[in-house]
Amino acid sequence: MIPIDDSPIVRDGKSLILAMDHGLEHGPVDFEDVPEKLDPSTVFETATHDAVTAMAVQKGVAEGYYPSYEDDVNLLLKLNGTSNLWMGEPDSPVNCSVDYAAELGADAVGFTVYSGSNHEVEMFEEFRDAQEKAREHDLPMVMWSYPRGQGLKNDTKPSTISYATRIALEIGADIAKVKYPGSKDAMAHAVKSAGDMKVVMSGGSKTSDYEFLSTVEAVMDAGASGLAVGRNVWQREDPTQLLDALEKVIYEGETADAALEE
Ligand code: FBP
Repeated sequence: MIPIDDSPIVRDGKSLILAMDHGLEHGPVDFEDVPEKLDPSTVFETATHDAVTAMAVQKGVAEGYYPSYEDDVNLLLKLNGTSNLWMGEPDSPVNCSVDYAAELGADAVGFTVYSGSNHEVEMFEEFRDAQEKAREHDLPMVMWSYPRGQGLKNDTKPSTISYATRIALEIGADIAKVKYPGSKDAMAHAVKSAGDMKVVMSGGSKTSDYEFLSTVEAVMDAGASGLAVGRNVWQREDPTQLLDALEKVIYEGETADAALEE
């Protein structure tokens, strides 16, 4: 872990990363109800909101669309990623080098590690190479720390999520992105398990404004440093309204109720 409070992907010690790598991870199915979002420009537009500290995309989307947004959006280049068509044990091929991410203008890089998978050994080794290269470029490393695999029955139980944040600290991430472990207390333990490293919550499938904001409030109360979220933002017809509320909960410490009332 290196100090990253001065990084553009951090605002007042917090981050709101807008993730849009779903076309690879899940396929176009995630865009069915919002077909206009199949055009990545629409989500880059959303990422120009002040609350958003970075947009996480794969290499191809960065090559094609980031040049039009480089003045208004910070880029988090996801270095690995897999499709839903892969049926083996969880794995995530490396699709982009850190050198090329830097060339594309990345402000940070992202890497998924499925600890517990039969592919853990190779994934740790690939993470090591990317992390050490990221240090040479002074790029923060955001780890999608997602324990899963045939031996793991429940990948969001509290002890698994605490282990996920700890693994991220141990192997050199700067921010761990983890799933919500189901309660504020469990999240607080996961944050503590990461020492001084920042922990952000992964969004999950779309829920109501109130449900989502209440979870974000709990996560912030638990000491987390923000969010790395996709569907809960861009699957909304008007993401701006939710981003306005998220800005209040994440950076201004408001409750979900207060943020929605204004
Ligand atoms: P969401 O907020 O939409 O859940 O996105 C977070 C994320 O990590 C994406 O970056 C990624 O595409 C997706 O979830 C992967 O989710 P999973 O591996 O659980 O299907």
